[in-house]
Amino acid sequence: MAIERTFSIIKPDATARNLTGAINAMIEQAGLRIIAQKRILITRAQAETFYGVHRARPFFGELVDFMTSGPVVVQVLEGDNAIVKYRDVMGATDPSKAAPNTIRKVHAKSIGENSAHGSDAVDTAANEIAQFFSGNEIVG
Ligand code: 3AN
Repeated sequence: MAIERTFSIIKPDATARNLTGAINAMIEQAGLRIIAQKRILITRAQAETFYGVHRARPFFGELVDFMTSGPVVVQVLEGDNAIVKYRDVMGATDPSKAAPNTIRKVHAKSIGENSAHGSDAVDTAANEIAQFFSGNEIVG
């Protein structure tokens, strides 16, 4: 299996409930290494660019409002097959459909306020990492 990097966001619903450590424990227990991490406020422009693929969806405005509503923790995770592995650790987008012991099953409030983001492919992971981290902030 290939060593990959993926981009993660611990979303505002999770930081508001002091779940950063609990989510990081689930990430690390899955064998993923947190090789960059910072707590930030995302601007509207950053959120609109980041979720640009969803611009035409009915929930786009709500999504941007939510992602700018409070602190997030942006991260780079590294490990074997990291992209698929982290999506497995997060669980399905809709927490009611997520598998047991996943971040979203255990912690998410709703399909919108679903606690975590993880990249869906190698190219999007590289693009998303570059939106939030410079090379010298990532220590693998
Ligand atoms: P995922 O984050 O699991 O890859 P996407 O890419 O389909 O899911 O959706 C991106 C984000 O948009 C989700 N994490 C969620 O916060 C939000 N979202 C998706 N579907 C809905 C929906 N039906 N209503 C509200 N928000 C949604």
